[in-house]
Amino acid sequence: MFKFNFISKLLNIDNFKVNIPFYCKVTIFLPKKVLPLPKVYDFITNMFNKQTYIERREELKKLVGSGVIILFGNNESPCNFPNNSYYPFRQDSSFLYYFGQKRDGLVGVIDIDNNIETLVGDDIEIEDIVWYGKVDSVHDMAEQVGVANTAPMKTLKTICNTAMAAKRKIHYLPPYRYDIKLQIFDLMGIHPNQQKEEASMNLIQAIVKMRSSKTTEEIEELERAAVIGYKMHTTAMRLTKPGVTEKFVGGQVDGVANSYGAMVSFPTIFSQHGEIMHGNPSMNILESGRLALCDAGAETINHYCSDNTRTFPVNGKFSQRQLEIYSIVESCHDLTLKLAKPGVKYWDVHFAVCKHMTDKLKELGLMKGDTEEAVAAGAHAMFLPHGLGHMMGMDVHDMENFDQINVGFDEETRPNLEQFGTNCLRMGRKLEEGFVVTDEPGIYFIPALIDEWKASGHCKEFINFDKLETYKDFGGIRIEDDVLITKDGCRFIGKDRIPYHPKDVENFMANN
Ligand SMILES: [Mn+2]
Repeated sequence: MFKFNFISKLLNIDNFKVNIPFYCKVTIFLPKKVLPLPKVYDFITNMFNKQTYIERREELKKLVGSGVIILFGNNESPCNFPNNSYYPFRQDSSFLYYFGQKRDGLVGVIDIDNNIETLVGDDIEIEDIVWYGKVDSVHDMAEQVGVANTAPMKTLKTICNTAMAAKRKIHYLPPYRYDIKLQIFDLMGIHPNQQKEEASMNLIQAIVKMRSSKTTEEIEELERAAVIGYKMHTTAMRLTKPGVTEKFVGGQVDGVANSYGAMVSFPTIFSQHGEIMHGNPSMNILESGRLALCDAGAETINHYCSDNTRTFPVNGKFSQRQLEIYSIVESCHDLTLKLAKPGVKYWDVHFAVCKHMTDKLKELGLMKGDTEEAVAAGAHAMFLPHGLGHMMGMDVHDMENFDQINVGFDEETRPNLEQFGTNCLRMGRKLEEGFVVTDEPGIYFIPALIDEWKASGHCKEFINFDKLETYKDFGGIRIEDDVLITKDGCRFIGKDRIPYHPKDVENFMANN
């Protein structure tokens, strides 16, 4: 093992070691400033008040009307053997929303017609207590969220059989985990292949209606997640330097999320290849002259999310060429904040941004022709092949397990599933007060996509392929913040903006 002394000098030696490729062990040192003492009291929150869960279930019963609702909580998910599960355990968000409890192995049953609510689950036994410690009984957990009845897991079969024999509707949500698919097969005899189409559209629509508009207490949680997100991203900016691996920065970012909240809200993206949409951190070494893209978010202890992206120069200073592209993305990001408000379709905000981006790319000579026609043809998707944003809440892509067409669209606004790029829009519907959406424009130079469109001549009247060819080594830029729709406009979530104006980014990186 040997040390790169220049790295230790750059990073201000401490006692932190990390293994980079097995053939080239390097010792890297963590700057002392990286993790300030946590103000933990800001982040310790319990579940919401009992009344919140009671009121939510009352509203759900009214919206669904009749039948039996079965909300499956999640089970532990084995990683490489049954007792070594993915950590930390993540409860299903809809179960959390109505039943609040974070333990595995629970199911919530709401018999609407007879007004009976039951928390179904087994108490843990002494063998488990020895290993994991004592946890609340199912009875206590039910009481904490205002549920009157409990039942052991084996009675779930009886509950389903009785309802089916009486030809009553059983409302369940489309399952996304295989163990729950087996459970539904066992309980209701519906084959996993049919479970999605047999899932209750009434229940989906009712939950989407309720979870889309965030209440004051939920917004407080989202603000808390934003504070952790700020710490994650500023940590990435502090650690990013030539000679450090992507994985080192990504791992430290994850550690911040784990230290203050429950976990990351999705696997952290940290890469010099910003043009790869979900580029997870690799063992590649950060190089001067490149850009690093960091897309990362936190979940609070109560499972509310943040989702931000920043792109910054590895050496702390933008080149002229980087600045030209970055400034376009920056102005697209800021344009959203001017346009988004109740009554406006996010579809229209997306396309306003696409047109603005096209105008600016024309000024740089990367695009050409009539802007309206170029955007109608989908030419902008060469640079922005995804939507402007998505709903965010307890899930980073909120309720995406219900299918985006049921969450981000409605009867009035339908998705376009044909056009490349536009078919990736996750959110198009009219905005309402209390909605939380992400604002995440980007410009990417994807060599394989450039080659494909160039070879086929796709959109050749709108794209200057000769100039584009010289950008194949550029990478990609995205800037993302989370937007709360207010009564007459919108605002960013998070009191402190993670630096994104070029001067702010450069100053932050120079001084931290
Ligand atoms: Mn996002």
